Amino acid sequence: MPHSLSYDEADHDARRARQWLAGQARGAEESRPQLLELGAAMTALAAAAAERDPVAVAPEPVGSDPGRSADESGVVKPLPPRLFTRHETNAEMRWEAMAGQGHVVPTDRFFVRNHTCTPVVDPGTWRLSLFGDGLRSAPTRDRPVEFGYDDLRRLPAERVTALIECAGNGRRFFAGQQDRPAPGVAWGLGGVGVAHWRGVRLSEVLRLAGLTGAAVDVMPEGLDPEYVTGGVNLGRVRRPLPVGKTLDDVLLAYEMNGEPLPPDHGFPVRVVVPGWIGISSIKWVGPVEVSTVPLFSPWNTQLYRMFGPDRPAGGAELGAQSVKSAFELPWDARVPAGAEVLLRGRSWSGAGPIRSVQVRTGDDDWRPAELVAADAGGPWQRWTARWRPAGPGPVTLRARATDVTGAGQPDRARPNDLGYLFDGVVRHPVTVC
Ligand SMILES: Nc1nc2c(c(=O)[nH]1)N[C@H]1C(S)=C(S)[C@@H](COP(=O)(O)O)O[C@H]1N2
Ligand SMILES: [Mo]
Repeated sequence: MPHSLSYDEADHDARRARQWLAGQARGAEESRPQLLELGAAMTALAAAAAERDPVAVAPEPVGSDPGRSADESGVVKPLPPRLFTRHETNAEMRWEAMAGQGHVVPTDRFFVRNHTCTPVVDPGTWRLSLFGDGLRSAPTRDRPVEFGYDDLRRLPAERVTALIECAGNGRRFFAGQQDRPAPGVAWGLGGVGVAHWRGVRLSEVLRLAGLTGAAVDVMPEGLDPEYVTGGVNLGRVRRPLPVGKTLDDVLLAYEMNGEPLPPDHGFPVRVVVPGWIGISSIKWVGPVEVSTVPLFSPWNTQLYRMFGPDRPAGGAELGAQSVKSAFELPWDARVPAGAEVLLRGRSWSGAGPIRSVQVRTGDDDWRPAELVAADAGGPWQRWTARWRPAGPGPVTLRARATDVTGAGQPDRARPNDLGYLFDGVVRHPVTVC
């Protein structure tokens, strides 16, 4: 399935704001205030959530067996420290775990981002339930159009190799490098992964469910527990997608890297939205609302928005993921002096393939890295650079990439209150000894 860039989230947001002002929007929580009031309210809510983050109060999972969870993280798969760094309910991939790996991230080390915990869903009783006035018979939430697990597997299958990245990936460098800490999960660079996904196009299912030309938004909702933060229950994890994007390249995936989706990555079925921030790719999807008016949820009004002094009053919706680069090395790695070493790493961008990568070791000049040809045009780009470290002592490694749109990595990322889309050059410390 070709990767498409034709639906830009920021354009979509601007269109939505106009629809909101024209009184055409429907929010789950908001009673259609003027946009400026909405903006102030959202900023206040975000600040309130931010103050108390990252407290995710996980109620008892409905219909799940709490005994299945490996430990208090709520994640089912093992999280050995050599592969993961733990952050409460989340698990960050260690970049050294990718050294010498192929293009995709093996499932055992793929990062996990859970607002609460991994639910156990029975594929025998599970249903994808579509409802809303954007479907021909306008089914209701109580009497939806349903598809079972086997129904979906009988439909034409598609494969896509896609990258999923948390919008907060790299957040800790706002604090560590720029002295401007942001609340939320303190991801290093390991909140990202590439996998082979297989499933049915969402467009195919929407067509079978009776999609009409009047539909504008599609909102998938997860079956994991409701998310409570700062004492406020935000309900189930859900986030609207414009119908155009869903008709374009969105997948309902039931396989990851050739196996049934593992529990932590959305079993039995998850949404995969290539190029968009990770929260778009709803796991354990159940209900899907199809609406003729724009839909809103806390995940596109108060969370996952760009707030800050030089941002619009209502905040700006996040666009594509920013450009990033990582070395496949431990933080504070030890490197032998004198011998030539091959530095390896990867660069990626939500806006399109990577065109070039440069590496800098200590105070040396920037020099081009060699790109792994097999990755050209793919969701991320492996690269290598030779280096002969001289004397013993600490050295800072840097890598920066430019994507096909010309977007690169500045020395400093432009900050925003919730610490999204870090794109600065990361200073990776090593010790030559
Ligand atoms: N239902 C549900 N879907 C979800 C989430 C969640 O907590 N619940 N987390 C989202 C976020 S913020 C990200 S970054 C990705 C992470 O996908 P992964 O855990 O498979 O790596 O899933 C998204 N889908
Ligand atoms: Mo995320």
